[in-house]
Amino acid sequence: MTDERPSLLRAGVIGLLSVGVGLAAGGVVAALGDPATSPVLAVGSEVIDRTPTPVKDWAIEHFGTHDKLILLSSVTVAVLIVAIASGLLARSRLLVGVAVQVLMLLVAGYAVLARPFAALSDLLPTVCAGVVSLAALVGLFRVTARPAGSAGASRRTFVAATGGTAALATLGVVGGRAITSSRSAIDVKLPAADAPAPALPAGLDRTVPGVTPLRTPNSSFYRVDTELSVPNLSASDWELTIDGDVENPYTISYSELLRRPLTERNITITCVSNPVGGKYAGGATWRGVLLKDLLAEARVKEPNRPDLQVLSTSFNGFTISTPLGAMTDDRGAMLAIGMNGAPLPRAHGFPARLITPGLYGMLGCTKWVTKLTVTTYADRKAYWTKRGWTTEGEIKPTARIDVPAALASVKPGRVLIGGTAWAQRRGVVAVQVSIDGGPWTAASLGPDVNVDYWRQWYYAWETNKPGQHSVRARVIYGDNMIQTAARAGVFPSGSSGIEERVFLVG
Ligand SMILES: Nc1nc2c(c(=O)[nH]1)N[C@H]1C(S)=C(S)[C@@H](COP(=O)(O)O)O[C@H]1N2
Ligand SMILES: [Mo]
Repeated sequence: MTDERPSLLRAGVIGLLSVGVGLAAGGVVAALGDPATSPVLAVGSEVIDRTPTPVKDWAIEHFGTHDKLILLSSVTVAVLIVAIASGLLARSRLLVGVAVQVLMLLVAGYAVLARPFAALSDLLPTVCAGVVSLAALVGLFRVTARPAGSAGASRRTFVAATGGTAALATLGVVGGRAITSSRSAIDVKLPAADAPAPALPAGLDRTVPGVTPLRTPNSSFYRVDTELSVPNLSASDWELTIDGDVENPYTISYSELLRRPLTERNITITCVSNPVGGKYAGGATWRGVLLKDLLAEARVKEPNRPDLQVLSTSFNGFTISTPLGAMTDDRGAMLAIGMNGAPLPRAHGFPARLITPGLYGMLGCTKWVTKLTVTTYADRKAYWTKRGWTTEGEIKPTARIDVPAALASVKPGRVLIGGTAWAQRRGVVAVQVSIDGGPWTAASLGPDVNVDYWRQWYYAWETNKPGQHSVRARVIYGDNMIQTAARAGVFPSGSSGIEERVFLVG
């Protein structure tokens, strides 16, 4: 029995492993049902929801698409620190260690239930995690305790017990991952488009090394959303309901959707959180059903009211506001089911998402969308609206420099400067560069796909001046409008300003 205490080191290891194996068990149970109910993910989501916008922005800006990984790692590390503490406390009084772990479970349970549409059964992974971790805590303390009067549990007993627990935890983590990935294969076939998009021409990326490819492959398309685990929806269970201020509310299934006329468009989407020069933009060929047709069938009651929005709801209650006009005018906003010729990848909204040309993703690109509600801005507020972001988010035109890389060293002679530029709804008509503060000079443009697609550019600069140089780039768009030099941060309506890149010749 525990009449002699294990060393501090051993107690800490026991605390750590007991919670580790518990979390692994909870992860497996969650993977078998809904991965988002795993206690760690639920706590992470709660943290996201409660993080003030400036902090979130800072995280997105500094960690980029790694923000989720960093958040989850931080939550895990915090949990494991408390886990070690529970072991250390249990060393003096087992009950205190148990109490610390129970407290953690209560926090996790709260986070699980705080998720939108949570059911009591969602607690199952957390309860399993709790049972396993408490059993491991008590069990490991017993098995490895020093019998009275002896010099202590043999090193071998301790190593065997903790090693076995660690192995189980590892097995659980690996198994949980395998279950999740085996359950996430997509098994639908994407029908051909009735109105296919023109094939993309060869881009400048073939001739100017380092320039953003004209088409962003699905695997490298930026991903921004509030989900910590990629939602795993099934096409056969998916439905979209159109309701609100309409004469004819209705619901459409995935198979019904596939029988509609499918349109394809080349569209560049952009995130409002994209800093000047940032990577949160991507160009793809989207295939889907035009929203104006779907909404026409629902018959909006007062289509000319200027204060109408379409509040789109994602499978778990996340919402986005889009001005009704952006979905019913001729820009070709769509309910997309295909991306670059393949069914939408899960990370990008499978089975279906919205794509609205010209508006930032948070205002027209709802992924995993299940409901469109015609309503007013006064009546309903979307997720980001409640957090202070704009509801009128036209994408700000910008030119981006891809090469030379920042502080790259290039050989004198012909230096290729290049990048991409976008000005959705208005079209890129020119890109100009200014070297070392000199006059604005026209760059050469890549193929003109359409007004909503980005345009690659390059400028061949002949130089024999070694040393540090800088280049700025700006886009000229629409009716010869010049990209603004006024600096703005991403909150609340998107960044602006001119990118400047410093590089070295020599
Ligand atoms: N359901 C859901 N849809 C969402 C979001 C989200 O958090 N949840 N984020 C939006 C934002 S901010 C952007 S920029 C785009 C990004 O789409 P992508 O991840 O396919 O690039 O999705 C939008 N759709
Ligand atoms: Mo975004």
